[in-house]
Amino acid sequence: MDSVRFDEAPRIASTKIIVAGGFGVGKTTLVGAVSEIVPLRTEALVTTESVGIDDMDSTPDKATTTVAMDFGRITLSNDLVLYLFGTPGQRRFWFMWDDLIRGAVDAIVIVDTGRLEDSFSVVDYFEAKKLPFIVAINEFDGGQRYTPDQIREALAISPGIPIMTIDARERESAKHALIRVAEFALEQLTATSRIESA
Ligand SMILES: Nc1nc2c(ncn2[C@@H]2O[C@H](COP(=O)(O)OP(=O)(O)OP(=O)(O)O)[C@@H](O)[C@H]2O)c(=O)[nH]1
Ligand SMILES: [Mg+2]
Repeated sequence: MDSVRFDEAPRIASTKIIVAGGFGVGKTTLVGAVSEIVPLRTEALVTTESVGIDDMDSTPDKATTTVAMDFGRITLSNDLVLYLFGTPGQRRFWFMWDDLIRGAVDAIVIVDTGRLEDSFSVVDYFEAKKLPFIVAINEFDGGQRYTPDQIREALAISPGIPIMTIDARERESAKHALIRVAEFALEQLTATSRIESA
């Protein structure tokens, strides 16, 4: 029998990525679009509990909402696997975010330009937690289009944070965003180790 030489075994890095954003911005949609395993979902019917708290007028057809988390996995290359954790978007479930982000290296904050005001607190949250993030503008059909520069100005996002436009329903588009998150995570790690070794 051939023995396995450990120095020849492939080294696979796995990384935890948070998919965050306000109510109904497309988090569950994105995880479902890219995951290579059947995503774990915790959807429940939308109830009247959120009326007046979460803006439900922009998504009148949305019948369910995430009540705990989404979980999916995507292999970006032979040696890099991302584990995706989608947060619940309704305000009353935000207390779970602190547990969900534990051990994560990076996040993708999805923004719906029709409800930009919901995104301020999401951006604030990740800044306060010092968890690096990129911003993905989910272009809903018929929605107002803004450039990444306009969104950067509107949400006061620092120049170093990548902002891109996506269609959360499209696998290639969502995958492209996750590649950017992984690159950004690597850039952050490299920058940190440079500071530490200085
Ligand atoms: N037109 C359009 N619709 C989208 C897009 N992404 C998501 N949707 C729709 O928008 C709705 C919201 O999607 P979800 O993925 O459930 O949103 P979520 O952020 O997980 O919502 P919560 O978990 O409730 O916060 C669904 O009806 C999707 O089909 C998009 O890029 N374009
Ligand atoms: Mg969801």
